[in-house]
Amino acid sequence: NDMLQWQRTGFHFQPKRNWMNDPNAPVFYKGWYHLFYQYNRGGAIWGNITWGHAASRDLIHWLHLPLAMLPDQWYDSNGVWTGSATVLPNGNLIILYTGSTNTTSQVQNLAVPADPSDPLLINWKKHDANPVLLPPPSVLPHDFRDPTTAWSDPSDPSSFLLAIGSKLDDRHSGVAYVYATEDFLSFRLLPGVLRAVEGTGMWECVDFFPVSVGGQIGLDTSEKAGERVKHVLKASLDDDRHDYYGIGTYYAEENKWVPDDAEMDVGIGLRYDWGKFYAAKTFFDRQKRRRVLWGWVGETDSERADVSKGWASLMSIPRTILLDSKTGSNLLTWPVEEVNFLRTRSYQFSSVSISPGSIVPLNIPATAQIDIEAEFQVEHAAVESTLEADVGYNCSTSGGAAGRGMLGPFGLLVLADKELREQTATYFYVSRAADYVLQTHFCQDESRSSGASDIVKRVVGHTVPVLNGEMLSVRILVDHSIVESFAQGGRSAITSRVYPTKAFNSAKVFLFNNATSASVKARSIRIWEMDTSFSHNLEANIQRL
Ligand code: DQQ
Repeated sequence: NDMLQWQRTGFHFQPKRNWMNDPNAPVFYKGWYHLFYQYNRGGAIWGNITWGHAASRDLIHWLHLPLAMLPDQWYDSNGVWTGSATVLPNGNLIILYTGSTNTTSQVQNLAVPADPSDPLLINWKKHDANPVLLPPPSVLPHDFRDPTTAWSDPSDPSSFLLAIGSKLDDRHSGVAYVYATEDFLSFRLLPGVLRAVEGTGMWECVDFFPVSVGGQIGLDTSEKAGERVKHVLKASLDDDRHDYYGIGTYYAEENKWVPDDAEMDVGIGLRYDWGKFYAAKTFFDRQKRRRVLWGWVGETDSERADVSKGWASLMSIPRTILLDSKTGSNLLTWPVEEVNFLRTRSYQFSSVSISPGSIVPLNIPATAQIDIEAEFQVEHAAVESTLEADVGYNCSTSGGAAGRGMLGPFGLLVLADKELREQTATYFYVSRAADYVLQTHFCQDESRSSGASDIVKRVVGHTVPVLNGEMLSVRILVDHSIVESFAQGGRSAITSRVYPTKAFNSAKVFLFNNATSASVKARSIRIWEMDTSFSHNLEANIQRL
């Protein structure tokens, strides 16, 4: 029916039908961006995992290609699971992936393009020597998966290193092991572990990459650690289904990564995204010298609903990833610049005052595909005089957008019907920490996003750093059933899946301020209607090649 059809997105990546999960082996090769993904061709639920494949010139318009790998060998007959691509110094491309074997053991396998001169990389060859890497004796055969992209061993130019996630059972520690290899056929486990963090459980989809300190560019995965180069370690926690990262120093000779701040270690500190976002993976785009992040955004409706609509899951908008040069303590993730080319008609509002307890409709045509940029300022006097503002505020345990505090919540309501029975709220909430220092929370409230009942609806979010003199800024990408929001230039991100039953054919936008004592000014609001990223033209062009 109409409502289910409406939930498909206009400019996010999704297969034509069926189930998708993790992004796999993203890479730029001979002029094309490639995206592989975990895929069930048999239906809209997880199972019998193959590798779906698509290619693009711009990360936005995709050409859907034949499945790249099927579970057709004993060493992957229970699933061709997650893996990564490595472009070798000579330009050759290899993929290492996890196979779930005929006895559901997790082993690592090598695959290479059958025709390396084909820029579309249609056919793949699994190596005769597979499996090339078995779980070490100390590791349970079910806890050994998702090899990373390999990087050059700084102490041995002929050798590559790569990490694999696992868990140590004694203290339920998540862990990343590192292997050295010269040919991707035989591997040597390095002594020790790259990192282990107690209590975090199985680390899935580990990612490990350098970031430039103060620089505005992305770095090749083999870039060596140094004064201007830090390393990010990311793990997807199987226990709580979130992607956590840490920023730290990589000591290659000791096979060790140490976080800058022990309180912000992997699995306990920072997340790529505070909403629905998992199993993410980055790649270095050598064409534009940037690092790009893809994340899997699952459904939060019921399995039954997924089966009846015939598909499940989206990929996040691809995001560039940089170290925040202003704070030094967090990453910035931001939609790739190509997203801006989808912007069509725009609407602008400036200096809109939102008094305490009010809602202001923004007069734009109802549409389900928009890009919003907004900046807010809280009345200065109110902030100064409110000393005891809600010490200990927390997005997830708060009353969301309907709660009322002294200095929040305020922000935007999207995918709202005109009576506001349905609305997804993206908001800021200023409070004081226990030591009375001002804190800004960035939250998204899904609790009124849909009238349907079989849906997980939460308030999600976290504090976001705001530096002296900065306004509160937000960017929101709305695309039918997904709302992806970024605060303070990407210091914090929140992704929600939403399933409006009323707002879907009259999606409106409002400003709101539910603070009791502070007036808020929306200094500037810009809204663009977003084009649909149809791939028809691309497919036609390819057929002509
Ligand atoms: N998904 C894959 C695994 C990975 C998990 C299986 C993460 O390789 O650990 O579909 O979502």
